[in-house]
Parts: sequence; structure tokens; C-alpha cells
Amino acid sequence: MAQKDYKLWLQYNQKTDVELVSKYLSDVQGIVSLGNSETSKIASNELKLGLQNMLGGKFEIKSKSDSDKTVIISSQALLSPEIKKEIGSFDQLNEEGFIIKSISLKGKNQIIITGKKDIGVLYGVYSFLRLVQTNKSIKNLNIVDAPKTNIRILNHWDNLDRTVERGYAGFSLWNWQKLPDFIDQRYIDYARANASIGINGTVLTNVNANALILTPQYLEKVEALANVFRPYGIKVYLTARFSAPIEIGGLKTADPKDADVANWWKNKAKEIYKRIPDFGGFLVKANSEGQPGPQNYGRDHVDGANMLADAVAPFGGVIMWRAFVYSEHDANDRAKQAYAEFVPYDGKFKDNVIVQVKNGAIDFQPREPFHPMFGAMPKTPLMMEFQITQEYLGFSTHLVFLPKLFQEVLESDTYQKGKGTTVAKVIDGTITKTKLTGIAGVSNIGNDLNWTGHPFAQANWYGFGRLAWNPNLDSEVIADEWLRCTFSNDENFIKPVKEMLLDSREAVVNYMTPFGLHHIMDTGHHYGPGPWVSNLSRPEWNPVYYHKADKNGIGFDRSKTGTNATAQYAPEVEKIFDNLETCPEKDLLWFHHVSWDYKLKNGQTLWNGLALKYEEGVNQVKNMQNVWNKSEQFVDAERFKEVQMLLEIQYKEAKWWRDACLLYFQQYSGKELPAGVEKPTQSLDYFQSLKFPFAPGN
Ligand code: BDP
Repeated sequence: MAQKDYKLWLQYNQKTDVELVSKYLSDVQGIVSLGNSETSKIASNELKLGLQNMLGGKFEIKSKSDSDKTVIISSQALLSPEIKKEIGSFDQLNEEGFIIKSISLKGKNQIIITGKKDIGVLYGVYSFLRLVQTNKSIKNLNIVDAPKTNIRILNHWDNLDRTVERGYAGFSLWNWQKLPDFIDQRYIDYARANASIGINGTVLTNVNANALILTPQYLEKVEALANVFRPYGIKVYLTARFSAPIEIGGLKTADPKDADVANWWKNKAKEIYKRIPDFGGFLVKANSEGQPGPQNYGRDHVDGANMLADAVAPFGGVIMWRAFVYSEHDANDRAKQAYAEFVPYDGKFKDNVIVQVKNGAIDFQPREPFHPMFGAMPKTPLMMEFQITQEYLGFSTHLVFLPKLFQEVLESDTYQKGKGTTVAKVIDGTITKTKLTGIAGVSNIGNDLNWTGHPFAQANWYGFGRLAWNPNLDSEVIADEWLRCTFSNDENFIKPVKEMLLDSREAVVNYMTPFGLHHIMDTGHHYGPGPWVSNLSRPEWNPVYYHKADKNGIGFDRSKTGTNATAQYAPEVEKIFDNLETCPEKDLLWFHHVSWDYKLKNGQTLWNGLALKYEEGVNQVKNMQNVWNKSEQFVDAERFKEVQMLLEIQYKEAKWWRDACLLYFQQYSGKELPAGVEKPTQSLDYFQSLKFPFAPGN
């Protein structure tokens, strides 16, 4: 039964609706594959597997198109002139795009799946199968699709000892001990799952990097993984520890301006590319949270990134340089620091550098306004960094549909070049016209049987991939697709469960951090509430730094009267956030310190409104439980039970969040809980006494 979980969204369930099956069979009965590459074999086998499982019968793979009702899969080059003529222009496609077209040739009806390259054909096959998976028509097809970003990549925060930083789904998939000789079937299944949603890169190692990965002993293992992933269109990348020239190279310095250092990296790149000709490049966390970097030598981010860029440029490699920086020596509002440090470098990075920016200015909170850097570096390729693993959103025990969060960020208007300059348009290059574009997602994958710990966390991996392909996709469409492919096409299941998914993000915001509150999780592991924590060495590691509750009110004043972080946004956005009256209530306490008696738009005081939001969050989880309990008949027993148990934990923890936060904040507001909010059953002392020394992922 664990099989079901393992298969992710590629269940290919046998269709039981006879009419529907015969409809499909009236369009497709055979497969013709013209190519011979490994990728085209993967494509034809996948098509065969999917069609056989879903429609029954045999779908032989032939190499010639002489019969009616076949799906012909082929790269552009191998198509016959007649078919090419039917397809028309390939101009709108990039190297990874595809065309799916129904044609009629010499009285025979065929469906052509094609692209400039085999990888496009493979993506086309998955897209075609998705139509059948989701019960869509395959008549008169005319689909042209291509990814809107170049780098669609998972960031694994996996350590060489197989622990995963912020990982809640077991240990790392990469079994370094047994590599390179033992190829776990999971590597292949991982690549297949990623290819099915268009992910084309993977950073194998933690951003808090270990230089050993760059030694021959490990590169041999990396090479073995790259060989597995290659036919699925997935490039391998590694994290580069900036001090590697010292640690494994025997040099005295890692100064990017030192000729020996630059040479060391050039040789290292040469060595890697000899093994892995399509190696993607390096992801670098430098001078952030104790990681070494160019500033250790009085140099800056540009010096560091460009030195590495020179090393990989001859081989077509890229450097993804992270902007997640804040310093213990900087007394400035943490939310302002990355912008302050990076914006002056706009236009100074080499062409093969892309700056990787988290979606918000603090750190992957349940809700953050979009990072101001997205509106401020028109001459620099910026890539999005989302977190798929739920470090701050209940680990792998809480059901939270993240595409909703991702979409909210991507749709935000930066006003960089006037109205409509959304974050999506910045990162897909529409606005900035940068050639290098990308989206990264910090992976939630581990060696748990079901990959992601929570069966519904698979939806976040899926949704990330779909949005990386097309940042304008609607999260409702993603939820719909995922549910149909993963569970069932039954409308009585889809409708309520889709609503549950779409509500789940707002639920977690409500029971953890409503009205723009942030970073009030218990420190270190970030499990559960810890708004009271105030004893850590660095001020910005303490939740009290972020909520600033006192007898006058609550919230971080980032307006003109405070840290003026609002000034980092374009004037149109600044104006909205800066003014208490126009600031969206969902971001209120992110930008303003507001009195407990402040009147919200619905007429309630802030204190009452806050308490009611916490209560609402809890009720939303209760509602999720009700919805799930009604879907038993549509789901296999194992997944049904798993999700049921997990929702029960989520419900308990939502109440824990509500009670702990309200009791704590009540000390400052000095007010009673409003009607409709359940009375806490434990004391604040009790909540403060809870300790979790072995919380995972830390
Ligand atoms: C924070 C995590 C930490 C990461 C860091 C990063 O708590 O484990 O190393 O971000 O992104 O969210 O570098």
C-alpha cells in the first residue's frame, strides 16, 4: 500500500468509466516513437505505461507511423516533411518547449508530440498524459507550451552525513556511502518525478556547505548521480564553500582577488566539467550566518561571485549567489539589510551570475510582503528562492498548500517599471530582459516512503515545479491537477478537497502569525510558538525583536516613523505600505506598531481582531478535518488514515499556537478574550516550559 504514496502524482489509475475510456480509445491506440536517444526511450515508455494503466489494453511502441490513431513522439529533426508542414512553425518554442497537435494525414488521424529537442518531447508526453489523468479531452489538440524560466531547480539542504537541514521527511536521498556503484532506484524515480513537472536542476548539497563535496572522492559520486539525471533533463549543481581553497586546496587564503585562489577554482571547475560536461554550476551562501565569503578578505559579493563566474564560464556554468544576508554587526532592521547590501551592485555581476533572493525580506514566514529587491535591481538577473520544506509552517505535520503563498508573491506588483511589473515578470525576464532566469525551491524531499512526510506535502513539490515552468499559473489549477492525478477525478472529492487546499495557507497564517506577525516561532528548531523568547545572543534571533509587543500595542514599525523599510519599495508601493490606513491588514504588523485599541476595517479593536483570527485559524483546521473525514470513500485506506492522523496533530498544534500566543500577548494588552474565542486550558508558564531538544531538521 505504501506504493500509492510513493507514486506521487503519477498514479495512472485505471479509468473505470467505460464511456470515457472508449472516447479516449477512439483517438489513441498506438505509440510511434521516432527517436532513439535515452530521453526518447524514457518518453515512449512513460507514454506506454500511462496509457496502458489508465486505458487498459496494449500500447506497443512502433518506430514507423503507418496506422491510424497513433501518438507520434519525435523531435523536430526526425519528423517527416509532411508532418512538419502540418505542425507549422517551431519559432515560438525554446529548447525545452513542446507542441501537441492533432493532425490528419492521408486519411489517418494522429497526435503529434514534438519539440526542438528530445527533452521538450518528454515534457510534452507528461503534459499529454496529464490531460488523460485529469479526464480532459484529447480531441483537436493544438498546444504550444514552453517554460518561462531557464533554471527550475530544487535546492537540497542535504548534508554529507545524510541529515537534512530543515528536512522533515527522513534522511537525504543521496546515499554517499554506496555511491557511485550502487544506484538506488529512488534516484531514477526522483528524476522522473521532477521531469514530469519540468524541474531541470538540482543542487545536491546544503547551502551551509562542506568543501569535501568538491574532492575527487565525492565528485565521482556526484558524477554517478548526474549520469542518472541527465536523460531526464536534470542538471546537477553543487554548493561551493567559499573557503574550499584553504580547506581542501591547501592554500593560505580564499581571497577572491588572489591569483592562486582564482586559479584553484578554475582548475576545480575544469576537473568537475571533465567528469560532468553539463554540470550546472555553483550555489553560494557567502558571508551569511557564519558562512565564509569574500568579506572575510575585505572584498565584496561582486568580487566573490565574479571570480567564481570566471571559473565556470568557459564551460557554460552559472553562479547562483544568494542574497540572504544580515549581520550581527549591523544594528539596522534585519528586513532592510539584503537590499542595502545588494542594490548598489546592480549591473556589476558577470553575465553568468544570477542573484538568488528569498521571497520575503526575513525568512520564509507563513506570510511576508514580497522582497523589495525584486523591484530594485533592473540590471541584474534575480532568481526566486521559495521554501518548499515547511520550516516555519508546521514541518511535515501541517497540511499547507504552498502554491497559494507562491502565487501571492509572484503576483505582487513591484511597480519597478510602472503598474503591472509583477514579481513574476521580473524573474521571468519579461521586464528586465535578462537572459538568465530562474526559480529555486528548498526541497521537502527525504527518504520517507512517501518522499515528503505528509502526503499533501507532495502537492507543494508538484506546485513548485508547475509554477517554475509558468509563474503565472493559478494555484487553483495546480490544486485541481494535483488532486486528480494523485487521488481521484470524482467531483464529489475534488470540489471540497480543493477548497480545503486553497484555504489551508490562510489557516496557518491565522493560527500562527495573523496580521503580518512574523518569526515568533520557538527559536532554533522553529517548532511551535515562542513569542516570549528574548535571551539569544543576537537580537534578530529573538521573536521579541519581531513582534515588539508592549502595553501600547504590537508590531514592527517599518514606516517612516520607524526603520523606514517601506522606502525600499517603489514610491507607489511605499505609499500603500507606509500609511496605516492603506496598508493591507494582512501586512499590518509587519509594517506598523499598532495600538491594541486600533480599529480594524471590520470595526473590531486590534486585540479582539487578533484573538478572533487565532480562533478562526483553529476553526479552519477543524473544518479541514471535517472535509477530509467525508472523503474516505474516494481515497485508499492508508493515505486516508495518515492524513486523518496528521490533521489531528495539526488541530492540536493550532490550538497550542492560539493559546500560547494569546496568553503571552494578553500580558501586554491587559484585555479579556472576546466572545467566541475559546479559553486556554493551560497556563502561559506551561507553554513556556515546553522544550523540544530533538525537534527534527535543526
Ligand atoms: C534559514 C534556516 C537556516 C538556513 C538559512 C539559509 O533556518 O537553516 O541555513 O535560512 O537560508 O531559514 O541560509
